[in-house]
Amino acid sequence: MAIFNIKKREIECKIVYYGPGRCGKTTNLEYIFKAYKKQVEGEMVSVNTEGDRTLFFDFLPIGLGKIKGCEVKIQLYTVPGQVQYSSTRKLVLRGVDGVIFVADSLEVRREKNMISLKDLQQNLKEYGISLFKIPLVIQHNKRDLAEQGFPLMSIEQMERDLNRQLKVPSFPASAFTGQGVGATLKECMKLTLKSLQKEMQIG
Ligand SMILES: Nc1nc2c(ncn2[C@@H]2O[C@H](COP(=O)(O)OP(=O)(O)O)[C@@H](O)[C@H]2O)c(=O)[nH]1
Ligand SMILES: [Mg+2]
Repeated sequence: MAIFNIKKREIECKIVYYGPGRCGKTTNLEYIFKAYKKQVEGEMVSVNTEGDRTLFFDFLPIGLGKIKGCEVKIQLYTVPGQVQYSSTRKLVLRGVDGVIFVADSLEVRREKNMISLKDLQQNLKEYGISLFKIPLVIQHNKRDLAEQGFPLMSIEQMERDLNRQLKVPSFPASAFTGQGVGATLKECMKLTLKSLQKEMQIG
């Protein structure tokens, strides 16, 4: 849930990059940090957690508007993906407002993507949040590897595996070249802000 700072007239919300280990979450964040430097506030913070890192920094969603006259600030987070860091992953999801699920396009990672999406669903459920309700965007990452001859899944296959029921916006991307990285984030920010605006009209 977003945090209101009445004095500063600021709303702070949280978007988490989720996905299996090695799918490219950190690479996404590093790309955004560099390519959108003007929208980044402060430094990238790295918290060492049980041998892996949780990264975050503040991001200003310029051009997406205000909420009730308040400036919006977004914290972008990554979680450690390896199976054994399940407790950290759950912790990072605390107070989450939007999720970017990064799927690995490599054929050999097919199963891992699906397990990670289930894991996300379960962890959100423990906070009383439905995967079907939270602002969610899927990124089909590592599309650039096709040119190097790596066996990748087709987008259609990945959509069937991960997005058949959810039907959320999805983007082919390469966190390595940056292609699709901004589009994925922008869509998730849009959905997140829209959802917060709606919540505030009711609440
Ligand atoms: N070719 C290519 N490599 C990528 C891409 N995204 C991540 N990688 C590589 O995959 C490895 C794991 O990426 P990382 O961001 O650390 O994954 P994380 O565990 O999800 O944070 C690193 O060697 C990255 O350079 C991509 O889109 N294309
Ligand atoms: Mg990482």
